[in-house]
Amino acid sequence: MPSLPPLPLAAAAGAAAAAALAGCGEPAPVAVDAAPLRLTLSEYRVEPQAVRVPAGRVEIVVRNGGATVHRLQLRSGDRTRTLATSPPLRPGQTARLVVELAPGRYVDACAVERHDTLGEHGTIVAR
Ligand SMILES: [Cu+2]
Repeated sequence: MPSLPPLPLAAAAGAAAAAALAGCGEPAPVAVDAAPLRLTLSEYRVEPQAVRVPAGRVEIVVRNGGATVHRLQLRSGDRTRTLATSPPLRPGQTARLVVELAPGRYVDACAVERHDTLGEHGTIVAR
């Protein structure tokens, strides 16, 4: 993010500052360097909603933290290609996906009907 001022050194403070700077547009991605990338699905959100990971082999552990069935689907940024789909997850269940991500932007959304349009989606930026 060359246009943003340098973030504070502390990771937590950096994430908070990035969120504050995001304003009303897309949230600034939270940098996730530790593997695996942990995502939580619920009604109707993906948390964290915007993440940035190192490109290459990415291990995703997705957990259903909600009260209904959810199913993570990872797609290309233009949503034309599906890279991986988890099994349907009942509340409390977890799945592990391993994907090879070239540098770029990806969309992670719930594959259960209508959940995506209700807001259950996020972005993953690989770089
Ligand atoms: Cu869902």
